[in-house]
Amino acid sequence: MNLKHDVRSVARHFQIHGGFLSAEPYGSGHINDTYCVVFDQGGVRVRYVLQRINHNIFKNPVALMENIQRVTTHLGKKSAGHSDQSRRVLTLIPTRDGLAYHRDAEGNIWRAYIFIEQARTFDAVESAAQAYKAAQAFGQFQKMLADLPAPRLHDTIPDFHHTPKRYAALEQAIQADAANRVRLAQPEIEFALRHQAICRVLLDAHLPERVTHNDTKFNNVMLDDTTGEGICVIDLDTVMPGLALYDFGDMVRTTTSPAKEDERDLSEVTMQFPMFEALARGYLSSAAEFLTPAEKKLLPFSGKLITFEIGLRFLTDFLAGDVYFKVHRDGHNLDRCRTQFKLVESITQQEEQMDKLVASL
Ligand code: ADP
Ligand code: GN1
Ligand code: MG
Repeated sequence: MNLKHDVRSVARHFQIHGGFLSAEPYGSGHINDTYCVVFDQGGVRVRYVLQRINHNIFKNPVALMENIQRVTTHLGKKSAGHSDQSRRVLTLIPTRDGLAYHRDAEGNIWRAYIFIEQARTFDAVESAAQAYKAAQAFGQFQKMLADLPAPRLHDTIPDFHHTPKRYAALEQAIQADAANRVRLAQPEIEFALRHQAICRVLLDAHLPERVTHNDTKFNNVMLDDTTGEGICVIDLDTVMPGLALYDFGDMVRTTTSPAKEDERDLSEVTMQFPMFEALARGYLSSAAEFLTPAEKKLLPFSGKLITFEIGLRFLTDFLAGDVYFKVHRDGHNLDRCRTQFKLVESITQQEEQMDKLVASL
């Protein structure tokens, strides 16, 4: 297979022994380039994850890697002594120079991780038990990072979840109409305009700043093949100061509908109440002890807001000509926007019931 990068040469810079066997693109992330690399170590095939950080999006990858090092070291201390520690926390493999990353001749920044075996990610949720386990793991992640020693983590993408600024970016994209696509997205643009009023709710609620993950998509937690446990939270590029509700909201967005994020049959896209209940219960099993009453009350709303926000971002990127998220077909970002807005509607229809449930927990 012809790869976009010379992964074999990149791998040579990391402290990985044995003979290189193969490399292939891996996962379905929208941002970085992820490869699974296989080495022969004394007759045993050992896999590693090699990732190129998208530095068009992450403008300061060195600061980002400093965050990841601090976070994984802190988490590592908390699970020290666990027999499968290297499956419970992402473990960076240093370069031969002892650094956390390698810069190649083109200026790309690469990192390597131990491959988490006997676990996998899912692009769409399959059962309430999975939803519970994923939410429990993300809640535990926030809990373990509550005592991360100072200084404050770097903001790897400033204002990442600042919904009003995301809305303003959409307005600009409509104005610029850089790809001449405004005419193709009238219903979606109107949907966005109708919902502008919700953008400020979380910011105006004066909630506490915490260390949060900020990208708690269902496929950013590895579930153990045997126990189903959310064994390891991955994709740590956006771990930075944020609101607990950004994380819960993104769980609702990605872990309640049976459909994939880019499903074209919108009748498949729906907020399944039992999944929401499992998420709320799983998250609270880890987070109840530190959440304030105001945070808890806004759990259902956060699902609607973050779903709306990511919908805004997909729509903005569609109008701008697909410059941010990876796309694999024409109209891909518009399809993604449509699923998000459909899910917002489904959440709105069930919001009262969701509020009642959370109040009872
Ligand atoms: P992106 O930022 O592009 O989403 P991720 O870090 O989420 O990249 O990685 C993409 C996919 O690769 C994940 O969804 C997961 O399936 C797989 N993956 C990432 N890190 C590991 C790891 N350490 N072990 C096993 N699989 C991994
Ligand atoms: C991106 O990296 P990935 O694919 O897990 C994006 C998230 C979006 C998500 C939508 C840094 O996440 O914010 O919610 O796509 N990450 C970044 O699927 O923008
Ligand atoms: Mg990911």
